[in-house]
Amino acid sequence: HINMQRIKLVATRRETPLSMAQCLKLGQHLSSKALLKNLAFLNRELPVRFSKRIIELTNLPGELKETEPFMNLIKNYSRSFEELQTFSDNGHLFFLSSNTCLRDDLDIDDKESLKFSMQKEYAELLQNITNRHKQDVISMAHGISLFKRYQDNRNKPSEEIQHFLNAFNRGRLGIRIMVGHHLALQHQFYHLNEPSSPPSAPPPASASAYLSTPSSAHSQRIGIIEPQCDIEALILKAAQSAQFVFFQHYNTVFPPNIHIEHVKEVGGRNVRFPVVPALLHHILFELLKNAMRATAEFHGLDQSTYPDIQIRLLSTANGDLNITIKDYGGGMPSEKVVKPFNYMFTTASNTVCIDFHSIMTAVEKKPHNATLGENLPLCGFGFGLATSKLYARLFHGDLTLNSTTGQGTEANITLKRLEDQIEQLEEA
Ligand code: W6P
Repeated sequence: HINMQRIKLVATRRETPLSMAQCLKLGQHLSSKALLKNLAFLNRELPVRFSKRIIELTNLPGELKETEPFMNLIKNYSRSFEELQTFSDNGHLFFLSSNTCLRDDLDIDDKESLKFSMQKEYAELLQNITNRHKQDVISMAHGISLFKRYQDNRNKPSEEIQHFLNAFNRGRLGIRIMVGHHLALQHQFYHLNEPSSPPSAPPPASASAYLSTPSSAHSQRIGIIEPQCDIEALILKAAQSAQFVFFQHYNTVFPPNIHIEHVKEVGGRNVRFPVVPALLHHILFELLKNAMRATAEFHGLDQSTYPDIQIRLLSTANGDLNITIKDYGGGMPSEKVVKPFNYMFTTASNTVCIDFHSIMTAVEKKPHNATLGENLPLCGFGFGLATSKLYARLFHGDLTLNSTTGQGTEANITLKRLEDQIEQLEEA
């Protein structure tokens, strides 16, 4: 059973937008006290965010929310909400957040070890919740495909459902970022301080695997943020993944290459930019995959070479970053005919994917798992461009597509400078 009364009450509270600069600062001045403060923040914030997601789910049309996948989503979100609420209710944080400790019966060492076991317990709770919600996106695709079959042959999910998916995915991503950042920071901190750290074992190792791309050799990763990400290296990595998927799909056909225009900053170094690599990788991989597929299909699969995909990096005067990815794949019909940012859109055939079995097959066959630690299929149910735009916009950036008919498509990613990377809780 679900306590909707409580959920509705908590959902009236406001979400606090994340600031990338603050997330970074937290990680740069890491201490057990800072981690505790962040724990207290999450303890306040997460129930609000989960309650809002539950409200969004329960506002869906009956025929959709009564599909099995959506009933499961509601059940899972309610369960996570209850668990977070229980932790909070147990009063763990009552003395934890205050400097003057109310438990005078405890000596300093006891207090320290109590604090530590609390952090550990919370980390385990967060890790469980993370795992529980890994398959959310697939559940949504599944639910919607059942709903559409039930309804009739109408292709596109309605505007209402597009709107829900944007709001829900945006909210879900915000949760995953703050939880992932906290877990990664805690993991990093207790590793650094192993010898002098509190008595019990550090948080589970899996925490670091969460919401992250494998960090490179030169990584200075702070939580889930790369403060000086080598953008060119990330593009190359995403391109390799896209080429790998391309080659798997078309077997004997060699994928188009990418060409990165070397726009150097003053001083001649490569462009460095603060990002959550997992998010940018998701966007780049999706765009490059589309660009490669369009190029090969436009020029014919019997070609031995294809025109390169042209990539340009541009730092703007105010410190933002622009990435353009241009392909010569013949372009797309105008936005009026084709809505590439709609969910359930796929560029492969300009039709809608409604075969859930093909989705599950794609999930099982997936060669790797570089995107947000989720089991997203590499090509499949047309969520890729929609979520990419959402991810770009989450921290005030954007993603647009411009086609020139008969020639190709240019994708434009804008990333805001660090100070302006503030979570956008609603559609602008
Ligand atoms: C196309 C369609 C598309 C979507 C996203 C990125 C690039 C491209 N190219 O033809």
